[in-house]
Amino acid sequence: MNNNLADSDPVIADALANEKHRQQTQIELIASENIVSPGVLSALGHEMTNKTLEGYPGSRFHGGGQFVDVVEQAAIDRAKQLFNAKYANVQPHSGTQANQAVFFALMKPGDCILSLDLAAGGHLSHGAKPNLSGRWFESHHYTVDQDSGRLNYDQIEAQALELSPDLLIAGGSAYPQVIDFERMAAIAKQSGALFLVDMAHIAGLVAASVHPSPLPHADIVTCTTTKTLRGPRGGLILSRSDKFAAKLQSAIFPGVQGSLHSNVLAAKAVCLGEALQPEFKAYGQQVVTNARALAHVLMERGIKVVGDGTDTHMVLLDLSPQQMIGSEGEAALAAANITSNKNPIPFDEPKPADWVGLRLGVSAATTRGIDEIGMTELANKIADLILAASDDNLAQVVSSAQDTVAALCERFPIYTVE
Ligand code: DSN
Repeated sequence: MNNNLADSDPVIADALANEKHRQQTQIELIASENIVSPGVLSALGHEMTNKTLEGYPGSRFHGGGQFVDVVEQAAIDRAKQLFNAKYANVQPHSGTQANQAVFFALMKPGDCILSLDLAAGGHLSHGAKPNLSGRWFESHHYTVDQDSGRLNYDQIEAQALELSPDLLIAGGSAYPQVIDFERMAAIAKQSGALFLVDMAHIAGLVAASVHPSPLPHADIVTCTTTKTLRGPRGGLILSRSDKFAAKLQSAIFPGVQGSLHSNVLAAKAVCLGEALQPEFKAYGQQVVTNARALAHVLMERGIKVVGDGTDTHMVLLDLSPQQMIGSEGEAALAAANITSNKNPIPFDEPKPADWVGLRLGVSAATTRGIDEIGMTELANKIADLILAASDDNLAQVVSSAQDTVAALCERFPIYTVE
């Protein structure tokens, strides 16, 4: 028990050290990632992880919960304040479990879901066939206009009126534009559906007031605390009213989860506290500025950006004009220590191996301190890597991009103080 990890488990200690070094020496452009503060990290690694508790603050099934109650209540209060919500549940272990709890609270097996198609940027947990939500519910999907890559609200309305779904879901993991939450709420109301917004990717931008909030329009809002919100891995359920509070409370516990992750609740409280600070607004603004700079350069260099730009932290590339698939784009960037992920674009092939999309996100790079000048430099190197993927001078392009990435990492270091 008293050994340090390097002595007791060198395999894992080495992997942890290598992962930290990897993060320090590459530029992270996976849109669902960020770099959490030392405060969030120390809460995650705290002895509070030893505490088992079920239930909610003041009403637990185990003793000794008085300090976790402080933490959970702070997280609830901060989430309500940050998102102007009347109801907040901070216990979901993930965004998917937050969504499952909403389904458990408000629907029964066989009910109908209408949500964004996976290839158009939706999420697995919104009724995708291989997911529990796709097995237990009758799920239908709306998509985007093929030409514009954007949502067509008239079409969604027509589909919703025809289907009369029980639940309309907006949001997902790869739609880079603002969603008209007000219009979607009107469509839900007209078709007799409840309206859920999964704002997992944009929660930090909403918190920073640089993106419209779904809270005034949706019946329920779910999100992760990871991604733009820059917190630990976990989820939140929020609502502007407490109409569904009792059902949602019991849907999380004992519905879809057992004991809570006490240390993660502490880390959520820390991240929500950070997001309430004025600096977080500046961060959110810089994220959007950086994403726009990235999209602008890539489009100027002749690379196709889905939707012709971005309103968020995310830029989705269509590599088909370069005769590349997403995994080749991912590998081209990885050669210069830039991390990204292959992704479907709207109407893409069903098999991940054939997807032609590459998804980039700037939340983590912005946390490092990179601004639009650094992002423009990086974007040009990304364009070089994609455009030169099959050229004779590839080695030189890769070497130059590696130098740029190394210089940015040195100039904007992370986790330098033990
Ligand atoms: N939904 C996945 C993503 O967006 O990358 C994980 O959060």
